[in-house]
Amino acid sequence: MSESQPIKPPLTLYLAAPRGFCAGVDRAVQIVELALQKWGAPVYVRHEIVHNRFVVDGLREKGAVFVDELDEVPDDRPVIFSAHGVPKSVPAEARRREMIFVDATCPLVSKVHVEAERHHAEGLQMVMVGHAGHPEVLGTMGQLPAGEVILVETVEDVARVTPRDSERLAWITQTTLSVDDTAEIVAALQARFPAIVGPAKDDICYATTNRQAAVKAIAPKIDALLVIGAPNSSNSRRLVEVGRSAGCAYAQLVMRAADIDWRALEGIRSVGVTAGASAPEVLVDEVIAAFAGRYELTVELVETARERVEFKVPRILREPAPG
Ligand code: 10G
Ligand code: SF4
Repeated sequence: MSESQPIKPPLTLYLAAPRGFCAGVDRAVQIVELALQKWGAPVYVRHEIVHNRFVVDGLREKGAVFVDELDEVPDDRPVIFSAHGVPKSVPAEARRREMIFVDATCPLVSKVHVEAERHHAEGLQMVMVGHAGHPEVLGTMGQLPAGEVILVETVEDVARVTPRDSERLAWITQTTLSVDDTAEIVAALQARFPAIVGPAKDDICYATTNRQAAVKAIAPKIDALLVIGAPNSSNSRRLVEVGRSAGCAYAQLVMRAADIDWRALEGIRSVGVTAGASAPEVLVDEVIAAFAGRYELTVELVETARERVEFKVPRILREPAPG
């Protein structure tokens, strides 16, 4: 007599699109892979190339060595700067040591660096909306001399800003912030400093904006939301917050399928799945497979935008290695 399988409960999984790798992450990972091909191992990388352990471990296996600071890199090995950007002092030091370095800063982060420099050249002091201690914030603030960029994280912080001259101010933002929270902070800045100048909307990138919009679109349909991403990934954490603000009572960040708290999901009929900009699609597949193992699963794609953005790798990696 054959033992009958337990009946799986039905579950609809709404898969957000766009999700996962953005063009800047794709380029940064390619940069490390091409550098390993061109120069051989070890190639050093300052900071996690993107905030995902799975990606970092994969590159480490191929010969990348991840370090926190440039002084951990020998002069005679190539070094790559992470996608989040670096303070000006970092490439300056690499140049001084005559190192081979490749900057994997996303072009959309570099664009904010240029914006900050332009305002500074016009004599404006900067207010940056961002998260203290995040590498992108350290990198962007590090484009200008100390004291030229004031950081605000919340609407409350705006009241505490003490600029040199409230008539000569500009604002910039981190690229991975919550679109809605940032709009409130910018409105508070404009209310307090009517002369402040800034970008047309904000500096939040297309990928961050699109992933948040996709979460908003699935939120009304789902009993729970899982965001695949790392705890130190700013954009991934914002997706969890966006899910909660959009009315999803259970929204959780998971690195991969093994992190899913199945107890917490008991009784759900629908789940939303998305992935932060640094989370590879194999981890999405893994999560879907884990649901398929426990539920009679129907997967529905909810696509709110199509992305066609691509960034070229730096020229040095498009040229063959000499002789
Ligand atoms: O979301 P953050 O900035 O923490 O980074 P990430 O590595 O998780 O995702 C890619 C985004 C960047 C490289 C920052 S622009
Ligand atoms: Fe570039 Fe946006 Fe991706 Fe950051 S999240 S790497 S700014 S595309």
